[in-house]
Amino acid sequence: MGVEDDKRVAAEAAAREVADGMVVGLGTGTTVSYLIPALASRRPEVRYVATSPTTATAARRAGLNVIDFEGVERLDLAIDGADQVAASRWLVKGGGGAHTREKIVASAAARFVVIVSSNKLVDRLTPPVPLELLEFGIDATLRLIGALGPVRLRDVPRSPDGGVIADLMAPFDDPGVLADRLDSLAGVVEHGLFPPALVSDVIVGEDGRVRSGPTR
Ligand code: A5P
Repeated sequence: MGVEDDKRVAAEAAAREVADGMVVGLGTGTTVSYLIPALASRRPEVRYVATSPTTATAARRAGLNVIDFEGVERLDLAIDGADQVAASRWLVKGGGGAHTREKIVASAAARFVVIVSSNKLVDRLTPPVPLELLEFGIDATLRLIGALGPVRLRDVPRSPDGGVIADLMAPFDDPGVLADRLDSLAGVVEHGLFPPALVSDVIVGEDGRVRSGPTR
């Protein structure tokens, strides 16, 4: 049993929480790629909102009913992976650059369930913290962020919303303090720090079995 099995069992456990009639947010990443077939094999009468074009395409190919987010005020459930899950339940997300849409979808959901392999569990979060930046005035924005520490622009395509993807490399002690600072910077569209208040449940795959993650 390895990391891929751990991702798969966590995803399959989350798929069992999806029931007919729900509107469900689908995250982005390799762990979510195990969720999609698990949902397709159950075929409940569910509508899905995708956090990225990649997820939307994969979900539609698997036969899932993917709808536009516009016109949907509330989701019953959102399921997504994470890059790091701290014991405090703070998350780092955005390894795939999809954290802006992922945070909007998670925030719209009555329950946000995080699915991870156990190697994502950490005592404390560490950099990089993914960022999405508005292109307008980006050099001025980078100067402001630079006061927090080094920033690296990622050599990846723009986000689906035209944002520039970067990483803040500065070490930090308190994710809440850093999140507040980043929230206050004009030009930062979104960052990859997700607070514990957003997280309803963490499902961890370990040694090919499911166990609960850190609890509140
Ligand atoms: C996408 O931008 C990310 O937030 C992913 O959810 C996160 O990087 C986890 O991805 P994996 O499941 O591929 O590890």
